Amino acid sequence: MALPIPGPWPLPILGNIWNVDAENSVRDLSNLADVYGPIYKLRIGGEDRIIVTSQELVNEVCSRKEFAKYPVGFVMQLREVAPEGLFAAYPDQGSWGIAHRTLMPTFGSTSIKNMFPEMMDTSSQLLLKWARFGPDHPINVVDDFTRLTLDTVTLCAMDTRLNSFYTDEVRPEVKAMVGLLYETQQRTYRPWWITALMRGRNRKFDDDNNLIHEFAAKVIANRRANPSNRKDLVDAMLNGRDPKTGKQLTDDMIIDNMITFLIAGHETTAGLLSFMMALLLTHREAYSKLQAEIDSVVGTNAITVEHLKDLKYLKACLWETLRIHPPSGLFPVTYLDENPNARTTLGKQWEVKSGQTIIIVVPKLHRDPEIWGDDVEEFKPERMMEENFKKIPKNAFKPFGNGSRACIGRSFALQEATLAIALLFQNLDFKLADPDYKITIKQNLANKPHNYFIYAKPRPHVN
Ligand code: MNH
Repeated sequence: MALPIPGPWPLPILGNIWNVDAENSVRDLSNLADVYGPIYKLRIGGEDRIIVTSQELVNEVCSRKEFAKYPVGFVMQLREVAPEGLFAAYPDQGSWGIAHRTLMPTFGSTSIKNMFPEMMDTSSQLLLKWARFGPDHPINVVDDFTRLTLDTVTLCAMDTRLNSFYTDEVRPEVKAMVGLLYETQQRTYRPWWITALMRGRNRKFDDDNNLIHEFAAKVIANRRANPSNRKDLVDAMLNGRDPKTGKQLTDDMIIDNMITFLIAGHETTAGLLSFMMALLLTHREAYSKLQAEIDSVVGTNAITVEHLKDLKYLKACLWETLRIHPPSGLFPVTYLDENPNARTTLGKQWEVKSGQTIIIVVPKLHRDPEIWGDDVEEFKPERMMEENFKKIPKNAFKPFGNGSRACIGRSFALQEATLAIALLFQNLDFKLADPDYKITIKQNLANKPHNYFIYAKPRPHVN
């Protein structure tokens, strides 16, 4: 027997618009789970959505083949920006398979090692900036990590220097991207007929969209005019071939994927770094343990790519940060069946219809007490050390999404974050500007902490 799925009562036409604030959807969807339990439903933007938060239910929708990513909500809106990119593609879209198979090897951990010099370049700029400020200058952590990740992904995926550390002013391409993401988020929760009436906003959206596309097109034109034998991501996109079909990426696919990497690759990684710094500075024991590890593995030597794999406690800190504060808080899967009248059940008791989308709330999943115990709210990197990490039940930890549509940039992000933290902790000592600081979250495309400030002092051995 199918049980009704609980949930707040939807208003006619507007649905549950008042239950979820577009700018705090992850927080609100987490809180609703406290009221309605690990499965509930909402009506958002005219569509019924099922929300799941327990490992048991997430495991079911992430392992059953009939459930797969389909662009809805925010991802659907992003199709206005990058329809040919990996992130927003339909499951059966040919351009997804071509780009996925062509680019997977380049995003693998072996190829990512080739990007170490570029990552060292941008991380060193950050280190230099913080070191030169001296110990009395308050540092805006989130802003500077966002500069770092934006410059890194642009250098690695577009062979272009934004030089964000040298200006306070935000570049027009970056402004355009931020504008696009803001409006995309707003459109997700706003009825389409209201959006259609917002002429001024829509014109700005189109202008921003054109500007970012022109930026990417210029990168392609530049590389073609100045051929290089660098084996980077730009080369893989321009010259790589899909092993299955023998096809190459079209210019539209290259442009949309470059834009996708900028969008998917910078706020997420900046969120990870900013949360990690905040957690380390509020957990001094972990801070000291991490610093000791870096001193014993790297000492005062220049960091090489070979050092990174030996930083095991650092890795555990990254995983534990992604558990407590996953920068990507939500991802959707849809029950796909060719028969529009098909029905199935979840958890053996809740009915799901063909075409129905289920949203996974990642921070809530990462706090399932059945999996993580009573200390779910505590930052304990030890639980993520390799021997424990291996024992985590299936689909209990999902910071990078699911299956073939999981994050392609995972190794990229982890190498970038590992290097940045190792370099900073090797050379500087940190303390919070506000000793009573408590982490609060600001949601954009990704979750990041609200701005907070720290002081950085060169460590004695570096002087
Ligand atoms: Mn990333 C997909 C999280 C860094 C490029 N990324 C996803 C998904 C999650 C995610 C979750 C799945 C979304 C969904 O199911 O709708 N990504 C992260 C996190 C970090 C991150 C938490 C950093 C930390 N991502 C990066 C970086 C890049 C990148 C860096 C690129 C350089 N991510 C992608 C792309 C996809 C994706 C591209 C879409 C993959 C696909 O659908 O084939």
